[in-house]
Amino acid sequence: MPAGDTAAALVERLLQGDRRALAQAITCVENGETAAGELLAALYPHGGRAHVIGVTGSPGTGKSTLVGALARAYRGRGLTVGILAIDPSSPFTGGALLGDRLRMRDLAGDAGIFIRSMATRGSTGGLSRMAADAVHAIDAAGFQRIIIETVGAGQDEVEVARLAHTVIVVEAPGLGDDIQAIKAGILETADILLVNKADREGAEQTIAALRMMLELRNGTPAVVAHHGAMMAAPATAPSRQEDAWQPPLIATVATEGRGIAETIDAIEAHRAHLTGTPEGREAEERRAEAQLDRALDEALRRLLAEKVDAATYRQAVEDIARRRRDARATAEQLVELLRSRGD
Ligand SMILES: Nc1nc2c(ncn2[C@@H]2O[C@H](COP(=O)(O)OP(=O)(O)O)[C@@H](O)[C@H]2O)c(=O)[nH]1
Ligand SMILES: [Mg+2]
Repeated sequence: MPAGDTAAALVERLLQGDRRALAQAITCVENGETAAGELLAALYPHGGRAHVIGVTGSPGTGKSTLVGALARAYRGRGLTVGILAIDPSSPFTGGALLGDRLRMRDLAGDAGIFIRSMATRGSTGGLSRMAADAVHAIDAAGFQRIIIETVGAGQDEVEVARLAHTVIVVEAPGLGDDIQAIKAGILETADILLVNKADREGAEQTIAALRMMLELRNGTPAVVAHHGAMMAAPATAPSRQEDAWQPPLIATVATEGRGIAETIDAIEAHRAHLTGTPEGREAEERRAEAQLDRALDEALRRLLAEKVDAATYRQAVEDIARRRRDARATAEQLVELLRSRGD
């Protein structure tokens, strides 16, 4: 935190829309400063208004380009946008090719756009908590849409899905692992599926493969938009379950802005779908529960570190490694120790 600033003063400035205060608050969280807890607690009640969009998929599918195009389109509709890029090669922060960086440059000068990147630093769990905290801060600062970009590396997709209201999974032709990625269950987390680089050879096959998967999953014809025109199925496909959301499949060319308006429409339709429905409320509760579980894990670990010395902990690990005792029994014993040293 900046010297001479109190958490309360920083919160005050952030809530008034001071972008520097927002950047400083996120840095404070990233660095694990002691003031972070107080800061986040003060910000939390001011959030809950932003719609959070996760954009995930393999490297090179065009996620950063899409995020830039979506942000521009949202600005065109008069909405403010926060971008959280969890990707070291992001053109938002000086990575990637010069041409891509130039394409992103106009975004940086817009007061209605806040851009922040975070590095992966190894641990997935720590990153997703930091990303969640950053989202809360950007939300409290009043940005209306928050777009998170993550590189699809397995566990990350699941973690992003927990943060985002709307999850967009991006595929592209010619990467070879399309179907693998889908088999790995990514499709299950998708609220919207994009086939980007629809200008490339093989796009039709990728679209056809995804469409088949969607139809198998839904038991109904997929909703497909291709270059702005609906290819198949009516706009609202008859749903098996009356209220269930049917993930649309949209072909895009992010570099040319094609399919971007359709994607925004789909995001907003999903947002409307979640508002005031049991599905939306359940999703909100799942997110709250995931946050609570994670916070509890951390609090218990802190308590453990406080009450049980390192040697006892190492001994417990060794007991398990040498099969003297299983992990569950060992954990029970440590909890027993905590109880006896409770106060
Ligand atoms: N032909 C074509 N190239 C694209 C498209 N979208 C992005 N690209 C290019 O693909 C490369 C990777 O894009 P990037 O957005 O960095 O992908 P990311 O790794 O998924 O974030 C860049 O050179 C982009 O200019 C598209 O729709 N068509
Ligand atoms: Mg990227």
